[in-house]
Amino acid sequence: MKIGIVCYPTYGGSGVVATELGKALAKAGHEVHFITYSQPSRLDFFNENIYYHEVSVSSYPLFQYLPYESALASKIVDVVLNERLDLLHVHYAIPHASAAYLAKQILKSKGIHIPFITTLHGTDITLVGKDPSFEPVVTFSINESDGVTAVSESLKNDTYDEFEIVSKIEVIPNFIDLERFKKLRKDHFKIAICPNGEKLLMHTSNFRKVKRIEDVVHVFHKVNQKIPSKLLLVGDGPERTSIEMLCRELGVQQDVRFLGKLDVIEEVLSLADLFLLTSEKESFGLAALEAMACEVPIISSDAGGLPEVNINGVTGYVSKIGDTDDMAKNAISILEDDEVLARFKHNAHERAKEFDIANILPLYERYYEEVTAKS
Ligand code: GMT
Repeated sequence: MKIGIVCYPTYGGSGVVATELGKALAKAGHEVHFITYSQPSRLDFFNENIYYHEVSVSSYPLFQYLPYESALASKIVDVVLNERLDLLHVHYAIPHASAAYLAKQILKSKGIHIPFITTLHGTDITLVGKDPSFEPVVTFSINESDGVTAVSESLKNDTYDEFEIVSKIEVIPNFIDLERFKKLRKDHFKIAICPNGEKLLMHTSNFRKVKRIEDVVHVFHKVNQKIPSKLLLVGDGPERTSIEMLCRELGVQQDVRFLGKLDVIEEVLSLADLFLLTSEKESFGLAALEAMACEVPIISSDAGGLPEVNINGVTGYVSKIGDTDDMAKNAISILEDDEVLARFKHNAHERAKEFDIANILPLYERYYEEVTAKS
């Protein structure tokens, strides 16, 4: 098929899923056209089936806000017409679903039919999308999509709860490339970070409020009092400064390292003994899945789709959002016994295998066929 993928090109979340899906589709022989405002960060290799179309928005003194959605719709029309696409797959509803709807209507006026699938990723529903300034457009464009997928059962249910959705939502979970995300032997790094054999805890995110990184630090503080340990914080974002201050207040700054944004996250994950994800909201938790693929058990909150990925008592533990005492207790119970730790690491890896891209790609391909056949 000739597929147009519309996404955010940024690190993390929906952009990563969209880019990895496009790469896998291209490897499977489909022609994939990325339509976005800059080169997706994970689009880092050449493949004869991958094309990239940049959306640029002309500025004009009248525009206090650049009309990206109009520019995107115009670019979609251009690409569909010139590349003769069969299908559009847009990731993250705002503003991609409404831009696709607009493009579809413009193309219809030219006698061309193009179906579009919207994949809901999380904050487009649970945070930003339900804001009254977006809700009517989000509801309308989801209902007008020819197909809708959500990355977890939890996100599907939230969508039905928060919006008046009449369409059927298909759950297709996120996936992982196990050839890339696997435990690598990096013993020399581990010795450099944990010179006295300390246990290594880790968290990666975009450092937004919704991640509750203060809980990560509180859990670490409690663990650190019982077990010699270090904490690696990977990523960057608005909360970084306040988290650094919290580390100083709690007196754990010597045991916490901030690594900033990293491309080769699997190398650092390979060093970790435990991954912490304490979010307030998390539709799926791709970061947790990446850790599990590198044989790292998870201590997580019970937000959104996290319990669908992290199986309580098997691949790690799930606690109520904000219950840092329970999280610390669970973390200690895993870390204090090497046999228990080894069992959780094994289980985490086994669970990650279920989300192998090889298992999930056919679900998307089948869905593409179903949607194009019926529309
Ligand atoms: O986690 C983020 O803040 C980024 C965000 C996004 O929308 O790009 O991630 C969301 O999509 C990911 C991919 O489907 C999910 O793994 C994340 O759980 C989800 N984040 C939230 O729901 C907060």
